[in-house]
Amino acid sequence: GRRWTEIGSLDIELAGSTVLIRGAAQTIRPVSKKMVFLVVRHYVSTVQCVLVINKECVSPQMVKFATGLSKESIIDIEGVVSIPKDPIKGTTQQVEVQVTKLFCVNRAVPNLPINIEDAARSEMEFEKAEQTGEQLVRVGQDTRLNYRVLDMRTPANQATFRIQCHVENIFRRFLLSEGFVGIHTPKLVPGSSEGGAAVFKLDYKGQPACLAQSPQLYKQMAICGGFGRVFEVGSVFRAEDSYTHRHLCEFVGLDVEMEIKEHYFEVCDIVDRLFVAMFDYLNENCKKELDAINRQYPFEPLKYLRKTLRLTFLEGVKMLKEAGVEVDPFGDLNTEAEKKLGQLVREKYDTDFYILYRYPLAVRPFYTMLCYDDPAYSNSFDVFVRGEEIISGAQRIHLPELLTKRAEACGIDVKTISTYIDSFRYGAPPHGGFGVGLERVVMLFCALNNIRKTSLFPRDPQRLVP
Ligand code: ATP
Ligand code: AMO
Repeated sequence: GRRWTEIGSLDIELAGSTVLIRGAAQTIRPVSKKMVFLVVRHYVSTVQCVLVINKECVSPQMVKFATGLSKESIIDIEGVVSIPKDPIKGTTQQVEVQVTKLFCVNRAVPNLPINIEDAARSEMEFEKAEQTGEQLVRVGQDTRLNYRVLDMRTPANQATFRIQCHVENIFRRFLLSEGFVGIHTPKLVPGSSEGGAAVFKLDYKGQPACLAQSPQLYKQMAICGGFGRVFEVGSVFRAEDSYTHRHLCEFVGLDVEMEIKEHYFEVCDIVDRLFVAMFDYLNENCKKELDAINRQYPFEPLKYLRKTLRLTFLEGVKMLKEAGVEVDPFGDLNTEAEKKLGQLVREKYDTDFYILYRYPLAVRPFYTMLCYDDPAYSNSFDVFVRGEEIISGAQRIHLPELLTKRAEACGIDVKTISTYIDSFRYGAPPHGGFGVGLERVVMLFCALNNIRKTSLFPRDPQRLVP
């Protein structure tokens, strides 16, 4: 067959040779009846292709045909790679293709609901346009999500989901290298695991059931089952009532559960090493992707320390108090206080990534272990990136009597979780773990302002399609 070349690998070494490429016609710019420029895109790479009438292979009809192509149509081009006189602006590849053959594989409709160039513009371009009086089209979040397949084609979105894939991959790789076993727990479950009413109810062949709010009870049962250290990457369902920039109704949970020997800081140590390794990897190996996101949504690189900063909840409360923010030392931090603390920590410790531990017991789920020295507090932690939560974790109660007592105190009908509680009657080691929201990690690492940007097909209280 013929030799295909990927647009991304078109470089000066190929100058003079004939190549066959396939991509989307991103822009079609006729300069005369004799000549038309096409920018052809594949994945994140773009190349300029030139059609000029000549006796050998390019007829006037061909130029007319190219001029009449609709944007985003998939085309095949055969042509000769050449080095342009002046460097090309606006394409990723620095060579051109002098077209000899052109074939349209599949036409796109002439009036696309989203123009890819419009969708890829940065705020800076809009600001400039305002000054020059140029009219630019702004593509709203809803339009983007309604026509997600078009929106996905922007360089920033291509980069975002590649980064998401790396985050998931590092999570698995790191934990496998630390002796963790990957598991899969059921998503069709009899009841809530985190307390609260935020579950999607359904009918399971006549039995009331719901979609899993987290793998919590099952990952702990796997520890009771003797696995020692487990992780899971899976869908998590939350029937969130409110519409915020950081809550989805379905997200990807990265969950960890492990035996501990002496202290739940053993769990924090895993968080520490896992995330430092992950951030290092992204900074070293995803430069192109981070640049692509930066061009549309400029952000400051994440600041993090080699050894993650750990502060107690009360230290956080004190820092807030000193800054004039009153918070309840036995309550939870609201979103605003969390953001503020993020700023204060950044100023004082020069890091955007830190662990806040020893939360008040009252604001943690029933399965959380109480502090041995003060039962008003718990052996628990949250992890923050730029002042927003990406992880919750804790030591768990492995004593069935205490677990029953705590479940009752939290208003849970213990009959509904009896098999879970019984798991701790058959010999269960002390253990702890944590849960990470994949979309939140990507959102906050890149300082994106909305979790919908990091979910391929986001599910929120108002959106079930596409
Ligand atoms: P999770 O719900 O998984 O624990 P989270 O980031 O929502 O993650 P929470 O501990 O539930 O963390 O909430 C922290 C704070 O965020 C709450 O005190 C509340 O102010 C705010 N918050 C939580 N959920 C919502 C929501 N659905 N809408 C608006 N604000 C919320
Ligand atoms: P939690 O409820 O805090 O803890 O969830 C863990 C992490 O999941 C992410 N997250 C969300 N992401 C998007 N949309 C949502 N609606 C949403 N809710 C939560 C956050 C959060 O930090 N079982 C415990 C974890 C554990 O202790 O192991 C749990 O579910 O990043």
